[in-house]
Amino acid sequence: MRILTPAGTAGVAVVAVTRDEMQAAGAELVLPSGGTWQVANSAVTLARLVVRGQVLDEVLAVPRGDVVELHPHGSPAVLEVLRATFLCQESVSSPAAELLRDAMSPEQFDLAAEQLGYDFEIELARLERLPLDQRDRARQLARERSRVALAHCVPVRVVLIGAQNAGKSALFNRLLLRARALAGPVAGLTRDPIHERTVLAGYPYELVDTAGECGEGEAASVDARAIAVGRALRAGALTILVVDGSAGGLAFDRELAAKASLVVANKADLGDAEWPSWLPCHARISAVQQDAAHLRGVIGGLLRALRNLPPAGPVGGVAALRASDMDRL
Ligand SMILES: Nc1nc2c(ncn2[C@@H]2O[C@H](COP(=O)(O)OP(=O)(O)OP(=O)(O)O)[C@@H](O)[C@H]2O)c(=O)[nH]1
Ligand SMILES: [Mg+2]
Repeated sequence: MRILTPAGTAGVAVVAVTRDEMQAAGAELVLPSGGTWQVANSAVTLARLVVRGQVLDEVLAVPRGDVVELHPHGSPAVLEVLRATFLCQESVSSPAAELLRDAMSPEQFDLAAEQLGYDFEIELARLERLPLDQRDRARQLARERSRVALAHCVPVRVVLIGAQNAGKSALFNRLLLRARALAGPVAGLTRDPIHERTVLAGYPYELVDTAGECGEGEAASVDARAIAVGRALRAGALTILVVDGSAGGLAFDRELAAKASLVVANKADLGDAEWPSWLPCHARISAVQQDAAHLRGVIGGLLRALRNLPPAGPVGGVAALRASDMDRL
């Protein structure tokens, strides 16, 4: 079986299965009439994909000579089942092949394609053979390439923090290009953290929207619990403090800012209140007025600079795509 659509979630996927693979898996395509669709049939048909008596999915069956193209639902879960059923032929023997298969962005894809041309084990052996004075330098360069390559592979958690109503959920939705979180003028709207993956400036992130802070003593017990859960997620993560720039910084923003990776002044469209001197400001934004591509560029660029990463894409030489391989350099 070959998966013909790119990795990721989509409404529909396209996979190619040969007649032999269908037979070996005990799979058949059952028509609405109850009959069985044959690969030799020429018509495109809606059918149920049944494997050993179990219905896996409803698919569109498209005949392509000796191969049938199946159009099942595009969720990764459905594809996982199909992979297991038809013993997917794609080679996932190397981390580069895995990255190529699951690439979330053109940059990840380009890096994966570049790394497929290299063999990490051969490179390790080559490094071993280098004269001592060159080896350290070559290792250092390979480690730096690997740091960048791993940044393409391992999503870093970025937690949005800040006061209730500052616009965290509005920004979260913009960065994800869809209305994933509820956003609105009611303070304390977000309770449970929401985790979503996205790619910003070519690097993958796990974005987390969390419950907004409110002053000590003001939090109802349900707020306090939600706030505590959100705080726990900050450990080991990058944090973006969102401040309502039209209202100015609040007292507790000082404490949040001290540990935040970035501070953004939101609601720039509503004008600027006085910005406290103790509060840094890395960008002035408007989560509702500015378009998503612009905001993704701004936040992605700030994160990239913060992490000292070059423009995303190929790294110009062999690199580790697994943290454990990085350790071997
Ligand atoms: N004018 C304007 N309104 C904004 C902007 N960003 C957010 N808002 C509005 O501010 C209100 C609060 O936004 P949310 O994103 O829900 O705020 P939050 O920080 O997630 O709030 P909590 O979930 O309570 O912590 C909503 O009505 C948004 O539409 C902005 O840039 N400009
Ligand atoms: Mg919110």
